Amino acid sequence: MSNRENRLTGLILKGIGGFYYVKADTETGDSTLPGMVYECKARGVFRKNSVTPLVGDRVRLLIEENQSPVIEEILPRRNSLVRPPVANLDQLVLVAASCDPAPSTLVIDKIIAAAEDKGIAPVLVISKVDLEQAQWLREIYEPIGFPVIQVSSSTGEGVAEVRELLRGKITAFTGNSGVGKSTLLNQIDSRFCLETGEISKKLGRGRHTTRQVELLELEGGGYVADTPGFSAIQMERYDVVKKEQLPYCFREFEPYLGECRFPSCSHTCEKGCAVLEAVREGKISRSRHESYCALYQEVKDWKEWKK
Ligand SMILES: Nc1nc2c(ncn2[C@@H]2O[C@H](COP(=O)(O)OP(=O)(O)OP(=O)(O)O)[C@@H](O)[C@H]2O)c(=O)[nH]1
Ligand SMILES: [Mg+2]
Ligand SMILES: [Zn+2]
Repeated sequence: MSNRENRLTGLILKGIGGFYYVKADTETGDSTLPGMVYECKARGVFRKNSVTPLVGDRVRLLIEENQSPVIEEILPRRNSLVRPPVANLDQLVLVAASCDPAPSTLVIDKIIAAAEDKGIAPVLVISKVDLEQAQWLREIYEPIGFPVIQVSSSTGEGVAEVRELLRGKITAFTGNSGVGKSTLLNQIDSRFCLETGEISKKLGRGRHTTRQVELLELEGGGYVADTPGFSAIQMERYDVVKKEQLPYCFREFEPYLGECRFPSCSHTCEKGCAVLEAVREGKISRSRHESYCALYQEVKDWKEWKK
């Protein structure tokens, strides 16, 4: 290899205005400065094939003398999400405030379903428990088998537990604007210095203080992505789970699937539906089933609209 040209692999930490910031792998033998972050352009071919490099993508770089380093190739993805736009996640931490902004089980279930569909482990963090406990949320999600952590960035409760959970993994934080994602991340690692915002008193929700998706390196190893929060309206553009897949994205439905009277059962209203029976018996929580029905209608309508 000439000294004018160098190839190495790395991880996209962020993308802003057509530039990508790629952290070179430390193991890359020929890399001149392993661990360095390179400001890169992407090859035009990605745009033509409408493939957009994502934060979390592992990429191959070409570095030539007197030129911007170029992303030549996106290495195969393990998974990717539309919102937040990240690739290769080990887990998705969904932050819901106990209040202010008020939690929505539909929003929570929609995000969990999208994560399950992609094979990404969901974790529920209930924030602002200094204001309200929201024990009812824990009672819905813990029995299903999701890790639930109650956190307060004011008292420090639960912060160490979240820090431990992130160690050595690639994690993205998501949740409504103003739930306290950036505040919590600043507590997890004081070097982050992420911008946080007051909740708009008038609107009762955040004002999208965080504008970029960015992977941050954790002191104890691993990376975590802070992401801009969403409002209820933007939720419509979340990752869509196909109708056929939807029942499998509600993991507590699994024992009952295949037990319904009709093989084509949608588990929303049919006679002899084993899922509905489990809801009546209290084995499946009502709010989870309500979310399922709402999402089912959404994907069903979406398909009809497309025809
Ligand atoms: N009482 C209380 N307030 C908190 C807590 N965590 C965050 N806040 C406040 O909530 C507001 C929003 O916090 P951010 O961390 O900016 O929220 P965010 O989720 O990053 O919001 P976006 O970047 O817009 O998505 C700030 O005024 C914080 O001080 C908490 O645990 N308790
Ligand atoms: Mg933020
Ligand atoms: Zn059924």
